[in-house]
Parts: sequence; structure tokens; C-alpha cells
Amino acid sequence: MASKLCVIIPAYNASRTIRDVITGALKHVPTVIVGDDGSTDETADIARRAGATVIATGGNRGKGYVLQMLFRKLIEDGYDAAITIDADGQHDTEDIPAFIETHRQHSHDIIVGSRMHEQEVIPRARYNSMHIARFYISLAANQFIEDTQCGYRLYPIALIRNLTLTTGKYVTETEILIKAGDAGAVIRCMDVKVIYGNSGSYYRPVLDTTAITAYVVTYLIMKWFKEAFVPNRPFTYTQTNIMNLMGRNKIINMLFQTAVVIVSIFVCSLYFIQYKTMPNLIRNNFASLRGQEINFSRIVLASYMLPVVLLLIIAEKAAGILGFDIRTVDGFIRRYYPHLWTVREVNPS
Ligand SMILES: Nc1nc2c(ncn2[C@@H]2O[C@H](COP(=O)(O)OP(=O)(O)O)[C@@H](O)[C@H]2O)c(=O)[nH]1
Ligand SMILES: [Mg+2]
Repeated sequence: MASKLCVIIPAYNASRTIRDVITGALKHVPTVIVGDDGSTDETADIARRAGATVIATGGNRGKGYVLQMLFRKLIEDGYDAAITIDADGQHDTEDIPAFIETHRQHSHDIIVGSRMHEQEVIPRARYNSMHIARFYISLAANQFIEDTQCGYRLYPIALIRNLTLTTGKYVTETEILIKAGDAGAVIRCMDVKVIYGNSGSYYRPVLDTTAITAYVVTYLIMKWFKEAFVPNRPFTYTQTNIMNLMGRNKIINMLFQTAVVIVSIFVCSLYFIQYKTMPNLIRNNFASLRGQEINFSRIVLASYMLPVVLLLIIAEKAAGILGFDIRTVDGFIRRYYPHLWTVREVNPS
């Protein structure tokens, strides 16, 4: 049976680009739904005229909020799957058929567009942060995910339905990958074209990256806590967990995540000792790592290197101001945040 599928577009002040995205998408799917997030320009009008259904948040609530609003609508309307695409024209709608084809073959999987093969096109700092992000997010999601930060994806709605999402803005897309992956879903990557044109970005490098980092670090520390003490448990996501509980209150959540981040390197080191000494007592603890033959010492090493990365970035910037063009960061990141996966799927047996 064919899937009931549509394209959804979270949009904020995208009047210059939204028409082409909608027109391009409508060539491949019958329905396009735009989540207009309090745009102050013509985005909503242009979207309607281009043939999209528009639903509004009534204020600027951020990409994650809009995505969740759109998901609720898709659940109500009985959709099986949705392709999310950015409103700013960075993605090529001609990749939609490939998403649909991959979905046909793997209807339960999340399909994520990957831009990692287009290293020359992506700004260097962004590429480097994507590289580090995927190292940790893949660990949390129990599988290697080529590109964890691309907004061009296909989600099976049944899968989304089973997740309780607590984050907003740019964190939500990371939260989905982690929770789905840690609940046992397969996340499949597919090369897509990226267009880095003149479209600006609403992504705030420091604030949004910090929010994503805090979320991922907290998730990993909590996940490994369970794996440390429960034998043979690679998939740890449950609807009721500490993070979802904390997520209900913004301030408490922030304090909680800050506290976890501060102690994270220390805790990670403790986990490592436990990983090395306890396997006889707690059978197959840290099952996600053992199951995928991931070397825990590489993770500890990578985490100790994070401050060094920061120092190198600052040193490069300083050198740049003095007129020297040195590039040590790229090589350093490739070296310390490598592809650790030798086995693709974890077996809970
Ligand atoms: N609904 C909504 N969408 C947003 C918001 N900020 C960005 N977006 C959309 O999210 C997509 C990606 O955002 P962008 O700022 O381009 O991030 P980048 O491509 O990762 O640099 C674009 O389609 C934007 O229109 C927002 O506050 N609300
Ligand atoms: Mg963009």
C-alpha cells in the first residue's frame, strides 16, 4: 500500500525563497504544509498562493515548536510520513523522489539528508561543528549518522508519535534522532545537494550550539548511567525518564543540564573505569558501546580534547588577526572525533 505522504516546511520570514520550494515540492507530492512561525513578511500569503496549506503558530516560537505543531496536524490527518524541508532554499526539491524511493524500501526508518560529502560548499566552522556533533549524537542514537544537523529529512509519523519531545528551536531535530535511535529505530542517511547561497541563517552559533551540546551531553550521561548498571541494555529510551521530567520546567531544565555538563567529563571517566572493571559483575554493561564494538577510551579521549579544540580555534583566530593563516583545527577534529562504528546495528540479545 502506498504511504500517505506530504512535505512540511517550517518557515520564518522566507518570502524570497518559499515559493520555489513549494512549487518544486508539489511536483513530487500532492500536499505541502507550511508552518508559518509569526513571519512579519509575506511568507504566509506567498505560500498560500503557491498552493500550500498554511498553519500559523501565532508568534515566533522557533523551528522545533513549529515542527511539533506540524506533526500533530499530520497525526490528526492520518499521514504515514512527512518530508521536512527548509524554507530558505538550501535544499533541492529534486531530491524528494529519492527520499520517497528510500522510504518505499524502508518504511519504518528515518531518512536524513546528508551534506557531509559537500565539504567545499559548507562554511568551514559549520562543517567542523557538524563533525563533532555527529560523533556524540551518533553515540546517543546508537548508530552512526552521517549528518545529524540537516533539516531535510523523512519521518515516519508512527515513529514520531511514540516520542515525547521536550525541546524547542534547533534542538528538536537532534532530540528526535537521539530518542528514535535510542528506542531502536534505524536512521538512514542519503546524500543530498546543499545550496549555500545568499540565504542568511537564523541559527545563532553560540546560543543554539550550546543548547544542542547541553542536551546531547545530558542525554549521553543519563543513557550511560542506565547502561552502566543494567545488564545488556543498549536501547534506553523510555517515555518517562529524568530528562523528560526535567524538560517540563524551563529553569529547572537549564540548571539540571548545566550541572550535568559541568560534571560530565568527570562522570565519563568514572563510567570508563566501570566499563573496564565491572563486566563480570554486570553482564554486558554499556551494551550500546560493546554491541557496536566502540572503543570507550576514544570517547574519553575525545571529551578531554574538547577544551583543546576550543583553544585551537581561539589561537587560529588570533593568528588570523596577526595575518597568519594556520589551519590546525580541521585535522585535529578529524583525528579525535573519528568514525568509531565497526558494526552498524546493535543486537539487544
Ligand atoms: N518556523 C520557524 N522556522 C524557522 C525559524 N528559524 C528558522 N526557521 C526555518 O528553519 C530552516 C533552517 O533555518 P536556518 O536559519 O536557515 O538554519 P541553517 O540552515 O541551519 O543555518 C529554514 O527553513 C527556516 O525558515 C523559526 O524561528 N521558526
Ligand atoms: Mg538555512
